Amino acid sequence: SNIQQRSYASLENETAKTAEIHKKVPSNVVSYTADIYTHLKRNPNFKELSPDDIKFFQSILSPSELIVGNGNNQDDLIPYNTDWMKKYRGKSKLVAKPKTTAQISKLVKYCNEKKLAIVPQGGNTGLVGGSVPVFDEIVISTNNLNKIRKFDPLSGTLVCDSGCILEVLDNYLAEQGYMVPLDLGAKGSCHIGGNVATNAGGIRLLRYGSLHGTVLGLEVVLPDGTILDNLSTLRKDNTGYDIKHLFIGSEGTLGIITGVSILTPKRPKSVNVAVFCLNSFQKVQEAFIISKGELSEILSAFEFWDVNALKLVKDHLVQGASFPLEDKYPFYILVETSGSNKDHNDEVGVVENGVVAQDNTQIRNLWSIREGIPEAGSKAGSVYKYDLSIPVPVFYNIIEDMGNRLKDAGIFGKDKLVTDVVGYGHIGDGNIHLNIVAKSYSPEVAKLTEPYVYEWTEKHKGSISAEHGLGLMKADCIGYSKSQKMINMMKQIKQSIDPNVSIGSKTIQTPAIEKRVADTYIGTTKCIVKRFPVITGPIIPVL
Ligand code: 2HG
Ligand code: ZN
Repeated sequence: SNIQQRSYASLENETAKTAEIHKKVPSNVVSYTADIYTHLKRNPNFKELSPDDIKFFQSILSPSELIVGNGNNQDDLIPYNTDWMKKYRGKSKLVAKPKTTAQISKLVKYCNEKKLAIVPQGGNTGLVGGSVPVFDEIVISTNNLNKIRKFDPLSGTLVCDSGCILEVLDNYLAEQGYMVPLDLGAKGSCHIGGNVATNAGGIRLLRYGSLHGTVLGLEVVLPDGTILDNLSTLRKDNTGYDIKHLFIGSEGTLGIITGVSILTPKRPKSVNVAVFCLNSFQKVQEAFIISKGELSEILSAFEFWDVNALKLVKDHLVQGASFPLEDKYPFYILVETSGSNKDHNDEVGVVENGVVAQDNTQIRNLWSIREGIPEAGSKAGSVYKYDLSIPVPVFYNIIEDMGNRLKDAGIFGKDKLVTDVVGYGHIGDGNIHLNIVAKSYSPEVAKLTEPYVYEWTEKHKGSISAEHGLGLMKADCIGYSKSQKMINMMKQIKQSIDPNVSIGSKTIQTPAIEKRVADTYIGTTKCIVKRFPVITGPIIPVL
């Protein structure tokens, strides 16, 4: 009887405000990375693309698999040169979209011999500038490398090309009663190869572990063009070093991943989702402890966001109509349980208020709030993103610290340069996202956030990249999270696989395989809209 019915607006329609922002920053006016980050210099050891090189590419690929620059500011090159955040833009004049590993092998071998720089690219949904060129690197895209090779319904092992879209794989597996053990907002656009190359984390890591656990084997084209065939489907294989782990999270520095073998779990028959409102961050932590204790093996996600993140979604993704959650609480958690049994019930004793999804549409709707945060941020402005692993007790301090720091500097507030500072993330995995929304990318903001955030993270023994990778953004910051000894070992590994260049060099380009890669994370408008079409049905407050 006290059930309240509410209606919600479509996420699909852009608000007038959003349309205005999009008009303001079309991709073809995004500044070139090389013009903004002037300390980056093109490595002169790299050859420039010649007509003969183009001829070689044309001998391997069909015209539809190549985009060749014509000297103008060509529209069809722009999506490959620009990142999802409109923060980075390269000047590539050649995009190759091979269909087979053999083609990639030939192209990479040629580039290595001719000293042409390459940047591998998956779905281009990354957040650290890893998947787009900086200068004139050739883009090797895995867009056409998209075949499912085989699936074994007994063991649940899937073998596929690296350019398969995560959501396509998941839909395919759903028909067999299985699922991809990885899930993230960009699933409609990101490629499994990019996910592996960046060791993407996402919302299911809490339950199914990282790709270091679920990936069973890889096929990789090495910098000299050799194909490394390690597409094993064995769960146990203790014969020597486990080489595949070098490529998981290598961000394209060691090779181009062309095939992936992955262990997939059974799809749960029953899923429940609830969102709870809490009055303090202390209560968020208590809720997590209680959830783990009460829900143990059925807990499949534990996500968190603050009221500022909620307001972003409300203002930029949902038009007008009332919103399922009131923005009068400072903190929100989304708890998901899944298993084989229908009778799971979420009950978290410390919450102030909340809603439980009554059906699949409402489950998607609640998830859309959480997964819509990055999308809402990008509609609100230019977003500085920090992806940190830090101990949960200090989790929220960095968000508050940063807000105060920007306020003290006089640049944060209504009508100021910085309009929003929001915190959200995967609390269950100790991974927080700090997003700072500014009217434009500006050195004024960057000066106040970097290296401050990195130093803060180092002090708390955290990681400056929990799940997005180093990319271009943090390539030089690895020292905040890894010792010199470990960096040296990485250099040795790089040296032995790609002998021409060492990781962490000041120059950006490395021969053949760039030190940046593929896609990670949250995706395009298209994918979010596709995944979470509308908030339609009512969501019923239960507490
Ligand atoms: C998420 O958890 C993604 O939604 C994106 O990792 C985070 O945009 C971000 O900062
Ligand atoms: Zn995340």
